[in-house]
Amino acid sequence: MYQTLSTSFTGALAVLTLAATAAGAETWRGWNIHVEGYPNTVAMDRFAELLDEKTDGEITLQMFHGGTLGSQPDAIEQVRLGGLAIGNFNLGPIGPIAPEANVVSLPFIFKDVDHMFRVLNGEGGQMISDGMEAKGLIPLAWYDAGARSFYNGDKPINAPDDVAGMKVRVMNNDLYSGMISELGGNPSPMAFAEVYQSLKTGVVDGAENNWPSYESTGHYEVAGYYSLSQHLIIPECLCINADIFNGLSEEMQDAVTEAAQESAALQRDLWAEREASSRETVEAAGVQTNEIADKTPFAEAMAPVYEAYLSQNADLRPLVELIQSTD
Ligand code: GTR
Repeated sequence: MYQTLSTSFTGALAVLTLAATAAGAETWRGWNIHVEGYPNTVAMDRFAELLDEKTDGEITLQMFHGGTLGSQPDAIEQVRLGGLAIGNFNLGPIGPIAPEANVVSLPFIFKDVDHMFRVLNGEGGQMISDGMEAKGLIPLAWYDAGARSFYNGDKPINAPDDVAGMKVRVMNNDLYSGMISELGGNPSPMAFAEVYQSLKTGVVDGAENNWPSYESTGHYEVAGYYSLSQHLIIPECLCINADIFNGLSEEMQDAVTEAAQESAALQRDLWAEREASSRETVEAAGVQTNEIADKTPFAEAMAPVYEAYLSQNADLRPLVELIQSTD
């Protein structure tokens, strides 16, 4: 008797829990690698607020900042599998999963950030989004991550020869390893969280990133030459698990998308301010900024990286050409 009662009590509880979920109240978990105050962190928190407002409290997003839920490649897997609902990801580590998205990791493919956004807002962006969705990730909106340049501790970099022999940290993506190898350096793929210590102890000689990340991580304290190679302009996504998004009503999907778009507009404004203020901060702390007079030799050295990408993804040649021919 007791057994039966307790079983039916548990059963009733399960039904209640299901009912609550069916009624729509959901709590999502979101991943972000950046620290408090970083444009992406502020924009993700705003996204959570907007989600709450626009869904009348039916969707709550609990954000985990600072990479506390794991490294970026792990978090990408988690969002694909649905263990996490949302993430702000750089498209760099998504490239090895979705070949269409990898196109943005071809060095020098974008002329500048505006060119990147023009591509993302057109047919090219649609192809990239479709490729990501096929792998379980839907980009709800695009964040700005500026341009990435090289930094190291002992000299300015002006030509590929200056990279020769250097051990350079890159994100996990064979295109980046290829890029460093073609410049004559030794690529060292490693998680973002390990870079500071690795620069400090000489495990690597240099790394590459945008101004805000170079500043917010303190990498400038241990690698004081920043050379404006601007070899990679990689967008970031506010990405959601595809099944979760596709399982929402149309009304809810619109609310989530609107919240993401508003968050992205905020992120881009904050980004512009932070790029300037980060540069000022690090230069005031003694960083030597080096303008590279001629970046052509860096771009020309990338031909084998493009060939490798196109030989593995012959069907994506039209996408590469579409980007290159976009004004
Ligand atoms: C930052 C980016 C991060 C991460 C990091 C890295 O610019 O916002 O998502 O990709 O670079 O170098 O690992």
